[in-house]
Amino acid sequence: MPKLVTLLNGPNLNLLGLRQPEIYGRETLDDVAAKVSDLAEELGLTLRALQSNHEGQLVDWIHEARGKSAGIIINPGAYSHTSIAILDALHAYDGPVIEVHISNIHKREAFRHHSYVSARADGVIAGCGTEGYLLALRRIATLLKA
Ligand code: CA2
Repeated sequence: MPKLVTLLNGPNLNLLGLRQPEIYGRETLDDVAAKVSDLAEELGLTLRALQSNHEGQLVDWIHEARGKSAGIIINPGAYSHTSIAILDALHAYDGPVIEVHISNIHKREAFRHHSYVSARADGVIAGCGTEGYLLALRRIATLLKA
């Protein structure tokens, strides 16, 4: 059975490709999920792609990943900068976690420079556009092989 990788996207990322293309690009979240899913298949993995605007739902999905999903790719959106609940849920998860930000959060407003999730992430990718999700999956595949 191929190993499962969970891709979690947080609030407002359902609007990807529909607004603010100068920051977040022109691809929709479905486009991104399809590309990451294709790459997962190439790497012998299966992708479960989920998006929610609700913090508790993201926490529930991280709990669900325990014992079922070999790795997590997460773009927590604005919850990166506020959510100790998501950080705590990730601390209760054993597999590799890669945090992705489409934009370079360090080049933006000061309130985006700190991410609670980074304290648990095994890697952080920021500013690589939606390609960051593909890079994150490749990193998870490497970590799962090691
Ligand atoms: O750069 C990223 O990926 C962010 O996680 C995106 C979050 C932002 O709050 C973080 O600071 C950085 C916002 C996601 C909003 O996504 C939109 C996409 C298209 C149109 C409007 C919002």
